[in-house]
Amino acid sequence: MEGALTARDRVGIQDFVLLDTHTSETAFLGNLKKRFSEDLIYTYIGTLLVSVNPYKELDIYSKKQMDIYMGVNFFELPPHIYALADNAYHTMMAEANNHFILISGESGAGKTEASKKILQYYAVSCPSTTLLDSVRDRMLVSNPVLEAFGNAKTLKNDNSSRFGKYMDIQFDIQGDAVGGHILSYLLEKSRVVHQNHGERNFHIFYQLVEGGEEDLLHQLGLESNCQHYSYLVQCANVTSINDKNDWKTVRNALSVIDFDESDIQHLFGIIASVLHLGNVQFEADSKGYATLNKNTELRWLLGINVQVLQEGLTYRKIEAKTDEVLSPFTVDHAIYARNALAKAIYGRTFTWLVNKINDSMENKEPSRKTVIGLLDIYGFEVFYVNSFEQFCINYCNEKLQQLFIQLTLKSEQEEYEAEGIGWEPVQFFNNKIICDLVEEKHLGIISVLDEECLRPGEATDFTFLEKLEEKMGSHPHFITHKLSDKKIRKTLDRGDFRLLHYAGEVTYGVVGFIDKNNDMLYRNIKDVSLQVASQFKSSLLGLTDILMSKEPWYVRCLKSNESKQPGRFDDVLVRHQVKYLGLMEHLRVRRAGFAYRRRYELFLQRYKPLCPATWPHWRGVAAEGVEVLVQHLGYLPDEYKMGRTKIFIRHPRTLFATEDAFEVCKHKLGKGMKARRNQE
Ligand code: AD9
Ligand code: MG
Repeated sequence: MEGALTARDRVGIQDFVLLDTHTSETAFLGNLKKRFSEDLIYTYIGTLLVSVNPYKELDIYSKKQMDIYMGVNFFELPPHIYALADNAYHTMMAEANNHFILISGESGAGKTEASKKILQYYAVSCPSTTLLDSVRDRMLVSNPVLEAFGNAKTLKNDNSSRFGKYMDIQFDIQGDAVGGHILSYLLEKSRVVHQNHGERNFHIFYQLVEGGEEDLLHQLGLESNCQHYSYLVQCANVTSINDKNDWKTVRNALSVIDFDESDIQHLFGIIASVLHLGNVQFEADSKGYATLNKNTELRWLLGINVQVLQEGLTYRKIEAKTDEVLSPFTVDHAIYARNALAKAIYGRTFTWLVNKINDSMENKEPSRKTVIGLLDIYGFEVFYVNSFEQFCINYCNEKLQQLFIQLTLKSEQEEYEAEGIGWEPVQFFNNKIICDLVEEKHLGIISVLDEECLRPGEATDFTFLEKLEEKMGSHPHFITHKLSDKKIRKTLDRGDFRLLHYAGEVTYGVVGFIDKNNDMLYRNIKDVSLQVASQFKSSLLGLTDILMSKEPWYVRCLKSNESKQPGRFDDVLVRHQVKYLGLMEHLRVRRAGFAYRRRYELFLQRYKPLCPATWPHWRGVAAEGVEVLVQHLGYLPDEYKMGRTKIFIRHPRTLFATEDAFEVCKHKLGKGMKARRNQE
């Protein structure tokens, strides 16, 4: 544990607002690095928590640690994810309103781990009755299940979330965690049929094949060898992943969330079907049309009529005026139809799974409830090749950054207003311009993509690119090969467009955009045609509304290095994240107006030993006690303001000096008390 005076040099400052040097990026990074080298991965900027991924297990998440943080004033103990969770919880209880914790950061920065720690904290630390234990168990085990079906190894992260997740944890009036509800966002279904080099399919496939019991595999017609399945051949073994053990965890978890044996059989029957479907091969007949390869066995595709499936995979049904005509597929079309079916089956299974989990966590009591929402989405990502999936993921991150900007500015302004204190706002880089570029009605990239998707047969990925060039040509955050100067042109292919995102440049290859946005299944397999990006856009708008109605808390996760090495702090990489996450601006806002604010009661409670008039008790109104106290400490009139419920302190150094005096005083008081005890 950090002692404020002696250990400060070694462990850095635990709240950046108190950083005594000017607010330079270098000082900021120096402090982060110093703390990181001591395994202190958490640091505050006021109530915002910065977390740096240590890539090693730290002994700071035990039940004992949870107990230490329970109900303790936020700034009394070293920064911790539990302190933030606890503070959100107690504020919710005291104010009886809804909160959410926004966890952000790029892929591999530690968002999912942070969200699990928070959930564990609530499940373990909140008041308990045996009746509710089952709800908590279900909330906890929903994690490994959803991770098995929705996470995968990517080049950035061995356990990368490939869907967005928002989870409400519901508390009753006593503060018991009584229920939960999950909203999931845009699962990366394309991964089912294709993975980039060095990446894997969703964990569940390997877990089933590697860990599934002999009987089960036999029933499903599966072999215990990933190499046998064309959807899994890419990269089966990853040292950090133990598929066999994870299989056991998932199996147990499914029974906790009310899956009976028949549900489980169905679920894995479907997962096995996807694998079998992937192995369906086609040959061209004498006319060049697709026929099923002789070795293909359709009988394992459980629950599907073999005849209908065979037809669906090799013919397209075209509706004429009164008739339906079957038009044969080429081999390429047949492969496309097969993959589309596999993606659709998997996507719907995932939705079904989320619904089942929600049913099992539902609290049916009509009593008043408040919630803490946890948002853990896929982080910003840039690969060598970026496609439609990265476009959606990075757009989602832009939206969340926008939300962060709006809320931090808004809440700061509102707080000054509510407390009757005037202030001058600080300028931020506002990424609204990039959000608009992507989502603006009729003008944005998504609208152009939708328009092109409405011209089947005429539009291609390249006409889409041309339209973009026409519409966005002069936009400062949009570049293509054609639009760029000679130097930049060298770095772009003709089929690329580049967006200058808030978090950095990303070059997207347009190939596949139209197809993936259509997400189309051929008619005779199923009548579905969605507009994917537009749907995603409206679900993100819905999410923004959900969040805007709640009180925000922030965890900003930083990736310490690209090679997932324990304890390595890459200065350049961390500096880049600090920049684009707007941490410096956030800090400046906190410091520009009043760097510190604290409720009168809390301020007085902590610092009352520093003044004879307030020690050991102040019997009057807390605000008056604080006024007496700060007068005694010699605060100058310009150094602080008395708000309606809080004291606002302009410069950190003022609080710093008070904090130092407090440490000395505590030491003396401690000695005095010890001496008195000895005398007694
Ligand atoms: V992605 O956007 O879903 O690709 P996340 O969610 O930000 O990403 P994740 O939480 O999955 O990253 O963390 C990546 C890995 O870093 C984990 O699998 C752990 O091995 C490691 N990690 C992250 N946070 C911690 C931590 N607090 N302590 C120890 C951690 N290891
Ligand atoms: Mg994640």
